[in-house]
Amino acid sequence: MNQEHIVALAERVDTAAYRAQAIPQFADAEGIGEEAAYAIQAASIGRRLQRGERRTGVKMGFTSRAKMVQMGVHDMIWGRLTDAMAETDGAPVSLGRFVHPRVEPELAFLLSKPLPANASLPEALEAVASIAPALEIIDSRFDNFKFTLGDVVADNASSSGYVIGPWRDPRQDFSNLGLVMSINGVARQVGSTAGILGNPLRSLVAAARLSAAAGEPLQAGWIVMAGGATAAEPLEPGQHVLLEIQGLGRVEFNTT
Ligand code: OOG
Ligand code: MG
Repeated sequence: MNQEHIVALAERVDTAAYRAQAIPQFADAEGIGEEAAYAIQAASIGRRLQRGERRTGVKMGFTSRAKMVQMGVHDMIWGRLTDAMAETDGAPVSLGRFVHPRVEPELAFLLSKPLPANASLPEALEAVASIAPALEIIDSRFDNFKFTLGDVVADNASSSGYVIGPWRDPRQDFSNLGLVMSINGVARQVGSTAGILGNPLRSLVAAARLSAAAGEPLQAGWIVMAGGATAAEPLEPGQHVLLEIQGLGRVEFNTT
């Protein structure tokens, strides 16, 4: 796929996100494989950086069986986070900037050191300054929230918003902590951090490998979102969304 074509599709997906207007899927029709899809993602994030957004880290996708089953995609993917996607714990989140947002329970890592491609589990843990309960707001730019692997990769893995709870000491066993995501006081998703690749630290190791392979090794100060531990829930105005993770505390927001 030539560069012009990549740039044109990056503009299409970025404009859809910017205007919060869904577009038809294009990866199958345009014959887009994984490599071209990541090139489109990189170019679309390039447009956001040109508008003044700052890179804040990486998000992992389809790191749990629950997410793979819900979306019908069975390959791990990753996307790029920017500061414009950050929402504040406990604050209102206006849904006006989204097309058809959903929320899912995650665990976030904050890095104190860069991580090379081949980082082992203990090396990855060494580079973690803190961990936190986190909620990801995903929002596909494709009609009806339906996509192929190529589409969702090009669309920055549906990245749209993230809310990080209080940072905690990572020197505790966080491989299998129970979690509950409630909406308006009703438990809607129940799971465990073990739903994420058996241990969320494996997601960080994968992020290090994939990000370095793309020429953007994980940096000190970056956040890595480990991926949804359960299926996602639809968002609408007037909701209070709360995630509680055993031993890690809570993170929440109100939709308007
Ligand atoms: C794609 C993004 C997947 C996760 O945590 O698995 C993801 C989507 O489901 O729209 O963020
Ligand atoms: Mg996610």
